[in-house]
Amino acid sequence: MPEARGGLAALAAAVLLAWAGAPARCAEWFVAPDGQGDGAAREKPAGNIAATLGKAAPGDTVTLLPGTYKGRLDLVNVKGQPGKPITLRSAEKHKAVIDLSGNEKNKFKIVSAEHLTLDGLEILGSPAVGLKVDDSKGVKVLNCRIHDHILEGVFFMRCEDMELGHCEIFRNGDLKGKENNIDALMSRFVKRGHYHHNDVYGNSSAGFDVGATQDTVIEKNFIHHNGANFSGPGLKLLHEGPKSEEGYCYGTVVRNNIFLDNQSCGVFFSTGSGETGKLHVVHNTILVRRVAEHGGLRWHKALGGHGGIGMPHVNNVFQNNIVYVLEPRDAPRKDWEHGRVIHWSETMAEVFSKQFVDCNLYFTRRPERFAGEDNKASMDFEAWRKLSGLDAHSIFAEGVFASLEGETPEVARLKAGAPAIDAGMDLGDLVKDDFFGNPRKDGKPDLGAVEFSP
Ligand SMILES: [Ca+2]
Repeated sequence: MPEARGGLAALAAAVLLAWAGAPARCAEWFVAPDGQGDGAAREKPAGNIAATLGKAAPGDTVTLLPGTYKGRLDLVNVKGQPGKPITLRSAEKHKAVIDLSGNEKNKFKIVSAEHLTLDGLEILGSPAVGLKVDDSKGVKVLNCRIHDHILEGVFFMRCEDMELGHCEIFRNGDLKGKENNIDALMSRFVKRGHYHHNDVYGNSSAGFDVGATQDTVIEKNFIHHNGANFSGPGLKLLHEGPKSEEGYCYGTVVRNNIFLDNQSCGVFFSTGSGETGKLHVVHNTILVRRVAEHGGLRWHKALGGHGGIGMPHVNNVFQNNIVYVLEPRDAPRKDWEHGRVIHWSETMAEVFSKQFVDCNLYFTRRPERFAGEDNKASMDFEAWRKLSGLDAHSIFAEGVFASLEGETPEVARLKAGAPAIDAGMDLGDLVKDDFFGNPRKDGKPDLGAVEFSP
């Protein structure tokens, strides 16, 4: 700015500041199931959620008073601004119930939203998808309970800067006993997602099905007891659609998650018809105490239904994890696949050389359950290391957990003297704390999602 104009510029800036500082009041609007008012006051709640959101300006909050809101909910073009989101919240956590049961077209659909936050809602009962978010950016779904939808609980499609945090997502995808692959969370063509601190359980197939999802962080989720109807893993990472840049699943970090007793495996890498890449799957605890088809980790070239001939999945990191499979050695099994620790769809030496898999702890009561597409190719840990050239610093050991009882994240706690303690490699800024938010500062990092504390 030239010196001579400094005074004018300063004046202009002062005027601008005054204007920006003028009382920019963020309004709160109110809605009740039987509301008849204009929504401007708690005593005069409106009756229509979408219409009330239509009146909201960036920074405003629409508060749902306790009660059940029945029927389809469509939110189109709700637009907040960065730092001034429009918030749709429950006055009391989980007391505003979005009940989507009834008409088979009912769903909670958000289209072309920007900076919209859902907070504390209970969303249940859709005959289709529960919460569907399309072509949106900056949508946050926080502290919600999302359950008993016949299809996916949550489906993000072509979105950016999405957040799904502190939600409870359960019993979705139950097609009344019919085998299906409906997942609790479906994420497709999402950039910069952050899926964290969710409790995801009892869903029909996978917990998280993350395809064509880029630069996303998946952390501190407790994903358990999923997959009863379709051998679902805890987490699927896969390519989507024809081979193209946007279909790749890459640049994503999966850290400090606990996968407990999911039916298929903990983490499933599939290439579909393209490739995954630059995925960091680090410091997760994958614990299977009951029958699981593939145990801990599965790499597969093509997932049924996605077809295609995949490019090999390359450039992924699987490090500092615990994969612990406790199926009894003599448990009845429907086929030879049960109890595996690592499953490769085939022996792909050229793929092994392009992965970084190390500093993990593995255990299974079936020591021959490493890798292999068929029973013949199954092998023990040493043979696996030799074949793959991976896992040079990994450990095969039992006696890791303080207690194997219980259905909470506490089950991932290490016992004193566990071989997982201080056995990890320091990953710098990639992992600074653990599942519970405790710092990983006590010597070298411990393997798995939980740093040992005496
Ligand atoms: Ca440590």
